[in-house]
Amino acid sequence: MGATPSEPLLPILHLCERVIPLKAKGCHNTMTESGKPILYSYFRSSCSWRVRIALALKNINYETVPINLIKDGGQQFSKEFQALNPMKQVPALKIDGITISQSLAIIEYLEETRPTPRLLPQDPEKRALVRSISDLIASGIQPLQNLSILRQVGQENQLAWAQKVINSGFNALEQILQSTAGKYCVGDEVSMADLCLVPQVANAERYKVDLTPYPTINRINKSLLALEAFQVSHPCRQPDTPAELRA
Ligand SMILES: N[C@@H](CCC(=O)N[C@@H](CS)C(=O)NCC(=O)O)C(=O)O
Repeated sequence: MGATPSEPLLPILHLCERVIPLKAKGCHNTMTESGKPILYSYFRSSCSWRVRIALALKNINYETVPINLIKDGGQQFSKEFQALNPMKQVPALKIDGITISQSLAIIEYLEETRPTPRLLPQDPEKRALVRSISDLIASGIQPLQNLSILRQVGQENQLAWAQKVINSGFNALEQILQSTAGKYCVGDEVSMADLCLVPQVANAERYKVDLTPYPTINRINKSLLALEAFQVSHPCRQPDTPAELRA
């Protein structure tokens, strides 16, 4: 889990207030009866958190279908969910009559259809930097410490493996951020790169990675966690967050 947010969260909590059980929904429904998009999400999933932050920043009202990655051998493996995402991973978003998987593709779709506030800078150079940092995290770190990989690595080696791959990625990321960052990952505007950074730092904390060698990552993470969109979307306050982990 990531750091515990400290500020009041009430104003936009309504964004994801309803929870719909997976089986109560037909596989081909693309919206709820209320017409809201549906996010298939797991409270602790860093990739789901990226999308939750985008939805909160863009003030998009949605409903959550929790997919518990552990319970019943993993609900991502159910037939119903596989029909939505054959990769058997969260997140997936039903919106505008389509179902989209892959968190960065979802965020880019939201950006193209609901452009404010911007999550990709207008300037092509900055936009490339945002995509490059996002990919570094989404392709170069998270997949190597994903649940299915940690299962392959075996319980006794999991912590050391996760620390090794996160440290390797964070060494590169720290160096890059030292030249791209302002208040956030690229300059002073929140971007898609920041949506990837915060959940990845939460994973690092969960696997007890020492963040001292990464002062820029640490500083940006703290600034972002003070923002409401990062707080309402935090794993500790999702509809499927277990009572003992709620904050
Ligand atoms: N590239 C995908 C990765 C999705 C992913 O790895 N999701 C994880 C949770 S963060 C998952 O569903 N894992 C289930 C499993 O490993 O069985 C994305 O960005 O959406």
